[in-house]
Amino acid sequence: MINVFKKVGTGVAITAALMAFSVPSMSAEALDIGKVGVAAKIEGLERVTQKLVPPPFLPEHNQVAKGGPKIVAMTMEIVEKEMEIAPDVFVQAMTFEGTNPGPMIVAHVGDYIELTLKNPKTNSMVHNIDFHAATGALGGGGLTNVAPGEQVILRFKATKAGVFVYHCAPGGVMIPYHVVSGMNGAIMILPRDGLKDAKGNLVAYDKAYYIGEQDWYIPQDKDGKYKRYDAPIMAMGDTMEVMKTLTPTHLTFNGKVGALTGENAMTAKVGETVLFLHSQANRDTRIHLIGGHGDLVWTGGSFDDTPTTNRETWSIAGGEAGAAIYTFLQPGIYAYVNHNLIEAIMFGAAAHVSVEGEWNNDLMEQVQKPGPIQ
Ligand SMILES: [Cu+2]
Repeated sequence: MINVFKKVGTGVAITAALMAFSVPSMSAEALDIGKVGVAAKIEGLERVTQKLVPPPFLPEHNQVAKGGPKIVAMTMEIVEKEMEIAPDVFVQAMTFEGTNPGPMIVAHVGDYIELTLKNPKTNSMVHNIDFHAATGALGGGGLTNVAPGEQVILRFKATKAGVFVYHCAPGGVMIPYHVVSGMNGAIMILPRDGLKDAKGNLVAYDKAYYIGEQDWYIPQDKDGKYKRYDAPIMAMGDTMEVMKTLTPTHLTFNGKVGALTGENAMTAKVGETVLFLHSQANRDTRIHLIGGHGDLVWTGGSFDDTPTTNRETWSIAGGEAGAAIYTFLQPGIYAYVNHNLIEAIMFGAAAHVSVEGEWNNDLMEQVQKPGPIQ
């Protein structure tokens, strides 16, 4: 299948058999003319460079698209490095741009995403990228395999509105190994005319956060101490044994237990509307904002669906991203958790939102402080 792409792209004649299978009514020549026309049309579009930023933040973007479709170009470097995912617990991580999750990409329906993916020669593995938002060639995975020292440029059209996972998928057992070594992220494709509530009215957010949940499978020695390795390939055998139990040793929001709690909490003010984007590339989860709600939730991540309302907990399936919007009405610390509370509290899948503002006694009041039973 990939060879078909290459042949069309380089103008080599396609065999009659392949033509009969894939494009029965067009000659190879006509197909090439079509390709040239498409390339000219795309290359005539306005080109913008998106500066990616580390999660939980999103790159600068317009909520409602300005002007027509654009080429949204960005570069991602693949970084293999040791990461501390909990105090004194280390993993030979594989990442996009050095973070887990990788950076959120934002574009609008009709835009073309043009990614330059670099695999520096200091890395040890072949990597690629499979965009769940893209159509064809294994989400781009079939066209983006890069060995250490190589780069590739992939362009795809954003045709589906929603928030979608991307991840490395280099083949065989390397697929789950790279994904659970941290190599995943998400892309948000907004409708050109913005997000809509359940009644079809435009919804604007004051800020947005991206939370990437990761399941980790860290091998332990005979004394129960978490083992440390010198390279991804050296950790692979032991890690596979833990992976086969389907029971993670750690679950993190943004790469480390506590990455988004305490001083690292997400922030908001009373009256602000916050968009929370959540991805889990490998394993099911369920999200709950303790003390708040999902005012609007796009479970499954499609912005073409009518959002559900007033949600207490919403599911994110493994291999999926989802979106929820909430307007904060009370100050204080909110916990944003995976509401398998064992996974939140004992495995690490928890974050905080610190909200400033005036308390509203109409919504909640401590009528009597705790004291002796009368
Ligand atoms: Cu990889």
